Amino acid sequence: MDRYLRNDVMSVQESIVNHVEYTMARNRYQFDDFEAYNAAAFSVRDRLIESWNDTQQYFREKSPKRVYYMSMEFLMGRSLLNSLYNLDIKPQYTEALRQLGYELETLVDKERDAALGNGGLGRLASCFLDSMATQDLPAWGYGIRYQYGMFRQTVNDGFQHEHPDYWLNFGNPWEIERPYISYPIKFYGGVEKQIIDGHEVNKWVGGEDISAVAYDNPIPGWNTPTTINLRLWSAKPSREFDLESFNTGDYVQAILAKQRAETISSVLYPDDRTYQGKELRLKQQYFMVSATIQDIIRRYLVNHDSFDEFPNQVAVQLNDTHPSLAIPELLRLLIDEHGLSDTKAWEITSKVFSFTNHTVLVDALEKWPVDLLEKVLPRHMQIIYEINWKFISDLSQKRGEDFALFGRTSIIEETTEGKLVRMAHLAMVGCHTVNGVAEVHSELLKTRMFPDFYELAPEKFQNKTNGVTQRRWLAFSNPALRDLISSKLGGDSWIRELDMLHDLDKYAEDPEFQAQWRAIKLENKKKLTKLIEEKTGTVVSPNALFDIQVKRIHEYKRQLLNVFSVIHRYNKIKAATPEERKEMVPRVVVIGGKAAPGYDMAKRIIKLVCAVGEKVNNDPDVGDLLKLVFIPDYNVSSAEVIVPAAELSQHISTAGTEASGTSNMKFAMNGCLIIGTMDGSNVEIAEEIGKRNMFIFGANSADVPILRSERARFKPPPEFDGIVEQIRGGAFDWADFLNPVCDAVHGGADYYLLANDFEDYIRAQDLVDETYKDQAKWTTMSIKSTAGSGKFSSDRTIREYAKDIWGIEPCRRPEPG
Ligand code: DL6
Repeated sequence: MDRYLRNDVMSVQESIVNHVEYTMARNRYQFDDFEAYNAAAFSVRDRLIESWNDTQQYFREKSPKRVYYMSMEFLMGRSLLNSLYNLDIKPQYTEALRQLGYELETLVDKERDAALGNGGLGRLASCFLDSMATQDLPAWGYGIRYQYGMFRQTVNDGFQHEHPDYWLNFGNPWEIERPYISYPIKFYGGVEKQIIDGHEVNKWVGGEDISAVAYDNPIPGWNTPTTINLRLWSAKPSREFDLESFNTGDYVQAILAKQRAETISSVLYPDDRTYQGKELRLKQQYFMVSATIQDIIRRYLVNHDSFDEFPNQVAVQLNDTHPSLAIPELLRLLIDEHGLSDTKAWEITSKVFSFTNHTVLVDALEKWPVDLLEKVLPRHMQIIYEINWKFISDLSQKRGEDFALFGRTSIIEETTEGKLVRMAHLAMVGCHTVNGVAEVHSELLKTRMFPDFYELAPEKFQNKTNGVTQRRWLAFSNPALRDLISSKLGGDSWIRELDMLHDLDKYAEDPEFQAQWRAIKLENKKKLTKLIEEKTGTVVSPNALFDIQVKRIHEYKRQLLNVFSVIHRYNKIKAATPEERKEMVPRVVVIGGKAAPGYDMAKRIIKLVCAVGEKVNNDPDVGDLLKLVFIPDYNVSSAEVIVPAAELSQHISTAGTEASGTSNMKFAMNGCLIIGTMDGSNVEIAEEIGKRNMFIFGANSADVPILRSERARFKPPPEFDGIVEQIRGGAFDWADFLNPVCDAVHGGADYYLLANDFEDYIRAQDLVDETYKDQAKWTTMSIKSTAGSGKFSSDRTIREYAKDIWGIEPCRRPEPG
């Protein structure tokens, strides 16, 4: 008998109904949409588990070198549709549910986003998992199962409010709890010298112990039998602790302490901007890396009796410096627990880890006070000192007593407020490779951020330009466009080999193809129109040009510049004659994104967007010529509606501030034109799809430092000044509240050079309007955007990591049956 679950409609239906009755204990003849979603999800999970088990069994048999992707963030979004598509069972589920009286499309919306990340860095990690599974790599992701993910944003009267994201409150059908896979995690205590087998060893003793418990999340690949794993750790009190509570007799205090243990994995820090030095965050980082490294070692030791092969079997990628305590943790475990010599342990450790940097801002690099580390992780602090001592000794051998160099490169920074551990230097010393996430960013790593390290070890530096998964971001979220593309490219192989999109170039000017292309965009715009009305109450016309800027709110991303251009447009409309108005292109400007709760300026920028929207949208004189909406609670699911509908998207950071950017790639894939600066991955997008198919403006990164130094003398364009005065004068109300926003860009301030780029930006925006009037030309550019976006598949990025950094190869199990 076939041991696999069957995927015909009847079997699927039976499995859904069984889950309604036996998993959810509901009446099999009467269940609501949410229960139907849950039952369908459980039934899909059954199929994922089969594939997961077989994949893992195959990996165990073949024992290939594996890669572990460690990240404090995974911004996964929803799983139901993604799993149905990847397992190729969507039609059967659609039909099975229809026969039961449910619409799959409706049920899909019942799923809560898994929002365990802030933005680009976390979403990249999720795209990478999809690409690793699709390319059959022996890979796992490791992270934290936060009980509260990214906060839910509401906007009342233009003010952002943060609400807890109770994403687990109604259960999570996608995960598998593994109560028996758990590891002890220690904090605090001290280090003691002990003699074991005649050797003096350091032992970390005392302190508090908690447990890390595993939750597995199967990640299916597309069109492959491979399903990999994302293992997330949840904090629980340790078993020893339970005993203790009986012994001390203080039962209530013991329960409270138990709750304290659980707080370690309770909340995702919602700030992707600054390092805050919070003790809980440090504990979260250590919690994740310790559980992960213990798990990796346990798996390795199943079929090895020495650590000699460890670097040939294990590659660990650190997603930014957040997991870099993994370096001293592996050393600690090898030396203190497994008895290896310091030299041997270092030889192994230095071959295992590689590190990705995701920022261009030197000030944003993570540093921890030595005092705090000494208190929370005393043994690790000792080990970090030892790593640093060895590093500086080697350096002095090579370079002599160059104390300035030692100071610049040391892992320990001496400041007037005390000593700090520079986590990027720890990663730089402990990893065999460091990479940036776009070509320009990787150059900046060498020249601006870590020039000394580059000079010392140029071979460590690589570039790995980011990518996104075309499955979630094009094939599944824009099915009509997928089908049109497949009809021209002779099937759907491009969903695996995105470079094939180049072949669309030959249809770029074909009127019939263009008409189909435009019809799809219009339908997607209608869907977005509905979402905008639901979320904001504003009715917009699907016939206007849809101009979108969705991303975290940051001064460097310059949402403010966008608002200034909206005010400019508004003023222009107000001053126009009826004849001139007829010539104008109607625009819907959509802005969305979350501000970190403590980021005052970002919150004021949201207020300005809403204040300008309030004025413009309610001005009967303007009508459909211009609308400005702020979409609240921008997340992965809303992006899946927004991206396919966009015609123009804004990536307008000050040159030299955005490490890469990835939403630009999603938009371009969906035939959206980009208005942007020569920053981050925009530069490579321009190389691929051609500057003539984009709207590029603004200072380049070489000019920025010069312009910045001349700010005090720079005279902003009169119109820029005029807009500032309009806001200050209360044209959009809230003048007092908005004054600090004006102060930040005026009177010699303007760190992000809005005034410098303003006129060129308006020129580019005018060109957008002119081009849009010629729909044939616009559509050609749109098709060329999609055709040129093949490079920006995360499949390409992952292939490069696998070959150039991890040294791993695909390990595809045979198709079942
Ligand atoms: O690499 C992913 C993503 C880039 O595309 C963005 O340009 C960059 O800002 C973002 N960085 C972060 C926070 N970084 N840290 N640390 O999300 O990474």
